[in-house]
Amino acid sequence: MNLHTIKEELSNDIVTLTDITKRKLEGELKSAVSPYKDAEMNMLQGTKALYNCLPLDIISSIKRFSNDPSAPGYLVLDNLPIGAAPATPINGSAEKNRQDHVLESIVLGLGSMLGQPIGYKWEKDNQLVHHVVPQPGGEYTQSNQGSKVFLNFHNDMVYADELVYNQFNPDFLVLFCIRPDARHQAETRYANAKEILKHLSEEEVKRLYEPKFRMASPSNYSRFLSEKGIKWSISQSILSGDMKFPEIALGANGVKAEREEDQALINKLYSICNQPSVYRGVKLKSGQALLVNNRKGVHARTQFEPSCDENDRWLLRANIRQNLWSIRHKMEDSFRRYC
Ligand SMILES: O=C(O)CCC(=O)C(=O)O
Ligand SMILES: [Fe+2]
Repeated sequence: MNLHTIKEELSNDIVTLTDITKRKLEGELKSAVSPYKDAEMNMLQGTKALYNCLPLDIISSIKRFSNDPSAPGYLVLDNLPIGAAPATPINGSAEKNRQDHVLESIVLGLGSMLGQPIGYKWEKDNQLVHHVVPQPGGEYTQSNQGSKVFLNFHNDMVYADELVYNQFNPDFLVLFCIRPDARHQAETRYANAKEILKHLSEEEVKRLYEPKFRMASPSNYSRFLSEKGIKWSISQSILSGDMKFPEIALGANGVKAEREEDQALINKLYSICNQPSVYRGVKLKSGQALLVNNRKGVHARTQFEPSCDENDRWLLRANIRQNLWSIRHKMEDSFRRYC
């Protein structure tokens, strides 16, 4: 391997493991401990196996993805092992007595190559690995339980009593596809803020940098935990940070403009995200992991028909932070759990 080949690999947003690497990884992870008994050990086993088995060019792609402000906001890893993947857990929680925990160790291992996997009280009950499965009753919600509606472009945000939902939220998401939907309709999309800006005037960009917007509280909070439904955030901007590397914030459950004239601007923002020349879409297949930067861009998912059976769509998800020090005031009983 020389630097030249590393560089070429980096220009791709999809990286494919060879079958030899896949088998080696699967072999190392067959005996991974249950994450439901010892999540830390399962994560370490996944991390160690990934560093052992992946070639340097792929490790380099993952590292650059997580650390370089100018790297793309998403990366697909293809041909990962899924072990003896069981039936889709249609109630959204995994069968905990499985023999084989390859799936979770891959998700947590990839997460720990990007930063630190963590859990949030308001999101799937503090768990480190989430099972994203369409849920009866959630079909039409703007959440990962939905299916029959377009899940609008958004960042994953986390409820906070301070009413700012994008400060201690994840920097990255790992979305590992175990099973696509039967009709292969679901497409996950990513629109980079830098790309979005190219379609706005200077004056519009300036308005998006002003703290004149409010984000809806995340769906899981509004639906299950709050008696009053949506709680709006305090006034904040949609764009922040250096224009060369802008950060974007859009709540999945809605964004409200404080100035009437800005409502049209929000609509324009969504319509820019929805342009095929702006977003990149991937219909995740079994064994593909999508790594998402949750600050550089916004993601979405198209609508699809759930089958509500053991072959339904199933993603494993992990939330990753690079800096835990800045959220230490939110720490619960361990440095991987926050409220
Ligand atoms: O289902 C997908 O492809 C994406 C879901 C999503 O936005 C999420 O889990 O944060
Ligand atoms: Fe999301």
